[in-house]
Amino acid sequence: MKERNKTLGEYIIEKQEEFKYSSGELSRIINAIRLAAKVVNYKVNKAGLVDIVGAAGEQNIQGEDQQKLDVYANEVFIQTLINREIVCGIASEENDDFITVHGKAGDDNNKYVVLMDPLDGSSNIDVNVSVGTIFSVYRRVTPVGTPVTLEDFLQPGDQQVAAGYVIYGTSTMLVYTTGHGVNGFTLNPAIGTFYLSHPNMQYSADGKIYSVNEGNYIHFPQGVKDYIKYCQMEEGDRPYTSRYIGSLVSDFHRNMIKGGVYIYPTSSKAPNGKLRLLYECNPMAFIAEQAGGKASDGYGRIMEIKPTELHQRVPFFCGSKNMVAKAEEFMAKYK
Ligand code: P6P
Repeated sequence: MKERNKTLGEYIIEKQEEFKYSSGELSRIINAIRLAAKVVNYKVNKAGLVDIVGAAGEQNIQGEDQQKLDVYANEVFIQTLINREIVCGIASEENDDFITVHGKAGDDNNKYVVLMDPLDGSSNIDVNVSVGTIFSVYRRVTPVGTPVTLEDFLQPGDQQVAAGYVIYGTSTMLVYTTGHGVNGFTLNPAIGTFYLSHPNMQYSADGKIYSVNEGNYIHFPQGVKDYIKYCQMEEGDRPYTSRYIGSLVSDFHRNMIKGGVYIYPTSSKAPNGKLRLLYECNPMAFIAEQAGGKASDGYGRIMEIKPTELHQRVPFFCGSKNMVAKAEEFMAKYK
C-alpha cells in the first residue's frame, strides 16, 4: 500500500514491534487518543453552532476561564483512556491533581501514565482560530499493582515513550512520535479515518519565521529582546517574518513544516514563563527533537529538566535547531 494512503490504524499495527515495551498497550493508548480526537473534532467544528463556546463560568488551576469546550475535551480524553483499561494515571491541565485509574478488577496493573492539555489555545475558539490537544505518555516508575503516585508523573521529558498533538485547524491532524521519528495523519471527516499524510516530518535546521508575543517585549529578558532585534535586522536572510497565532500547537505545526522558532520566555509578568513543562513543553520537545529540531528553556535542553510540580511552568524556545541555538547564544550573554 502506498505510504501516504495508509490509515493510522494500519500504521499502528505495522509499527507495533517498534514501540518500546511492545506489549500492545502503547498502541491501545494511541488508538484511544485517535478515537477521542475524532469525538472532540466533531464538537470543535460545531462550536459556532451550538451553545458550547464561551466560558464555563469556572476557572482552572491556572486561574484561566474554562471554556466549555475545554471541559468537554477534558472529559472525552479522560473517559476514553479510562475505558481502554491501559493507563494507571492521568494528569491534565484542567485538573488540579492527577487522576488514579483502577482497572476493572480495581487493580493497578496498567503500566502507563498520560499527561495532557486537552484543548490548548482554547481562548481562540470564539474567534475561529485553530486549537489543539497535546499529550505525553510515560511508563510508570512505581511498582505495577500499587496505586499510581505523583512520582510517576514527575519524570524528565527524556523518559517519554510517546508524545503527540491533535490540531483542529483547516483540517484536523494527529501528529505523534514513539521515538522513531514524527508522522502526521490527516482526518478524512467524511469517513472518520486518519490517513498518513505527512510521513517523517522534519524541522529544517534554519528557518525564517519567529513566533513570540511581541506585545510583551518590554517585559522580556534582554537576551530575548536582542534575539528579536537580530531577527528584524536587514542582513543575510533577514529580516525574518513574525507569525504568532496564540495557539502553541498551530505555531509549532507551521514552524515544523516551514521552518521557524517559537519562544515563550520568562517575563516580569510571568517569572517562570507561561507554558507548562509536563503537558505542553515536554511533549512538544520530544516531537521537535524527533523531527531534528531543538527545545530549550533558553539555556539547556527542556527534556532534561527534573520536574518538581505537576503544573510547573518553564520558558520555552522550540523549533529549527540553528534558530534555537542562536537565541540561546543571546541568552547566554546575560546569564
Ligand atoms: P499569550 C494558549 O493559552 C497558550 O498556552 C499557547 O497555546 C499559546 O502559544 C500561548 O498560551 C499564548 O499566550 O500570552 O501570548 O496570549
